[in-house]
Parts: sequence; structure tokens; C-alpha cells
Amino acid sequence: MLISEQMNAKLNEQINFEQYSAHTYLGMAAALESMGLKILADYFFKHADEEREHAMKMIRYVLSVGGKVTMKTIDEPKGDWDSVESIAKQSLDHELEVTKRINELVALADQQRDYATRSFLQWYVDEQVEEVSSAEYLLTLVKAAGPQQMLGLEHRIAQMMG
Ligand code: OFO
Repeated sequence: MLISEQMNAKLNEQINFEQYSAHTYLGMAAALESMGLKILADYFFKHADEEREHAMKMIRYVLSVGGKVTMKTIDEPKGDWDSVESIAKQSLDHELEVTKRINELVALADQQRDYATRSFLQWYVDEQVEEVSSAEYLLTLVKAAGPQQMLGLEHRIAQMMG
């Protein structure tokens, strides 16, 4: 195996957290669709798919370096999703938490001189810059729109999604 037992365990934790991210975004998407906001819901459904891809990418990496992939229970998403603003805020908080966890993995790779994992993790470091920035932008748009302008917000999100 090219990585340490400790790194293997930490990568498995992150695989679980990426799955938890997908689980969380699915819940948020469903809550948004129930509010009648189909486009915003699609934005979050798409995000959930991306999170699953992040987990898959990490699973493939662990296998490629001869590690063992273990699947653990995915926690129930927590949060209060009764308004678009609270969903947008929790999405930003979630991405900040993911960023912290990725940075901890990078620090461990550096400490262990595990250059293969360090190089692999760079993709996640860059992805988090993008995801935190998108989540901040979404929260700004939601706050600027206010509860009365959700249809305008849907229009803007549709444009962003191309
Ligand atoms: Fe996996 O990037 Fe968001 O959480």
C-alpha cells in the first residue's frame, strides 16, 4: 500500500463525508422543490450528483494506491431548511466545513511526506475554492432577492446553469 493506515482511514472518513454532502444536498433540493422552486431545486440536485462524484473519485484513488475502502453509515443531514435563505446559509457553512476537512487531509499528507496523496488532494483544494465562492454568491443573491422575489432568483439561477 502506498499510503499509511492513518491516511487510508482519513480518506475513508472523507469519502463518507462526501456521501453525507450528497445526502445533505438531496435533502435541500427536495425541500426547495416542495417550496415550488424547481430551478433552485435542480441546482441542488446537480450539486448532490457532484458530491457523489467527489466520493467516487476518492474511492478510486484509495483503491489505486492499494488501500482499503470501507463504507460507513451516512449521518442524517441536520439543519433547518424552512426557508431559501437558511438553505443557502447552511450550504455555505457546509462547504466551509468541507474545506476545513480537505485542508486537514493536505496537512496530514505534508506531514507524512505522502506526495501522491498531496498531489491527488490538490483537485479538492481547487474545487473547494469554487464551491465556497458559488455558495457565497448564492447566499448574496438570495438575500438581495428577499422572500418576495424568488421567481426572479429562479430566473438568475437558470441563467447561471446555462
Ligand atoms: Fe465535495 O465539495 Fe462540496 O462539499
